[in-house]
Amino acid sequence: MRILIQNGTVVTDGKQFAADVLTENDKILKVAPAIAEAADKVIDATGMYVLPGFIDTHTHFDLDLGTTITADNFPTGTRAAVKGGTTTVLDFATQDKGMTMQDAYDLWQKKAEGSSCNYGFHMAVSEWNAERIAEIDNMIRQGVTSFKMYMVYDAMKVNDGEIYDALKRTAAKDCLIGVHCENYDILQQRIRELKAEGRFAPEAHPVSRPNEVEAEAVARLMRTAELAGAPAWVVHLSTKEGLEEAERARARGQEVYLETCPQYIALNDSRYTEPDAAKFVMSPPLRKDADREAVMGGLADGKIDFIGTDHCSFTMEQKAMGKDDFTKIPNGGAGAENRGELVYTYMVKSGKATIEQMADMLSTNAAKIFGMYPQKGTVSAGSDADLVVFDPNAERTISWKTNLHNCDNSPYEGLTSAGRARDVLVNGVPAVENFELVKEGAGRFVFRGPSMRTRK
Ligand code: DUC
Ligand code: ZN
Ligand code: ZN
Repeated sequence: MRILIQNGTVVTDGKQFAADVLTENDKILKVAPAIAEAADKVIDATGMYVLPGFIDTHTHFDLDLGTTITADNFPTGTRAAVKGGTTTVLDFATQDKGMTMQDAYDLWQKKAEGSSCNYGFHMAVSEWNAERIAEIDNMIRQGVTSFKMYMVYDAMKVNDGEIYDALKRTAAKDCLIGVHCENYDILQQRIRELKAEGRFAPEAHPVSRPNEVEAEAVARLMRTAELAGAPAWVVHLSTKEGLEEAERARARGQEVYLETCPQYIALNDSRYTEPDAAKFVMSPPLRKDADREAVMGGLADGKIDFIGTDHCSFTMEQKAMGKDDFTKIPNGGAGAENRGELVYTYMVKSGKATIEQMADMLSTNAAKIFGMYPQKGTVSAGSDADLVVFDPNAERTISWKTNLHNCDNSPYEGLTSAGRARDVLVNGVPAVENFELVKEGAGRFVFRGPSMRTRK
């Protein structure tokens, strides 16, 4: 099957140019002006950008928290993702205590069957011991070249010595360990203080984990990675102070990768006063406008490398588990469908970044850093035919009612976006046409190689 995308502006690898794109089966065959070859289907991209398929570096589909399970599984979460232009998600396969990484890998492969976009896994490890250490190479051999460790959450938290050891052991393998950076002990103490003051409502959630709780943890991770001689990767960076700590480490010569999320761009902590505030309970919490500005500035200056959603959706009924105690509200929100349109609206339409930068932060940088480039992350002959035809003038009001995720709320409810994916190809198969999902289940597992370590 050949598809010809005509008359668009191709944006890839830091450049934009007028060109047609011809795909054959699951690959891009040619990128050139005025391609005259026959095709089974022609897409007119006049006035559109043609971008590399977006890569969401951070999702939690079908995640069992113990108390409840995420509203979205892979079929529903990836359906929403692909409608928003995401052609690959990197989900966190989670090795719970007592499981092997192989158990978690096998389980996640099963969960991911029927995905509508491509999927790879980071391996989140909840314990660090000789058995887990012995599994690292086995994961790499199966295309999992990145890991995650949590400094918080009782079920998953590891200690600083374990993070140090994990960093040290993986440093020479060109794989990365992402760390959820918050100071556990201070967080627990502040929760005790807030409860002693009778503060049990969602408004206490951001107060329990203020900027310093993140910044201290980022600084600690930086020094830990320095000592381990390893690259550092901070997941879902949300604060000005956290960014400053990472920049300090870079100034010392350290190799640091930073991820942020659309919620730290589009939303602020005033949301915790709203009646449905529980839907904004996620960690890190929504921050102040000064943090949003710092995060957007960090993206525009190239200090923040890529954007993942941290999609971790729960229904309002699930959120109500914490109606009398904010610490019992399942953390997270739905974002997989909305990342591209929000980044375009807040970064490009606002004039903070160029469309070329948007392609980097939504796709190319992640492809390089997570071992998928040039198979993915570029509009080039020979690469996978994961493509987005992006309409820069498509306005809409975001609502959970029209989002395809399996969830009765959205943190972005009522926001207006100013540009979004019109057509999406996944492995050369049209999955979205004229803003509508037309094909489900076209996703495949992405076997990833070593990180290109772009900041080495
Ligand atoms: N934060 C969330 O809000 N949800 C999932 C995990 C996380 O770190
Ligand atoms: Zn996290
Ligand atoms: Zn997460």
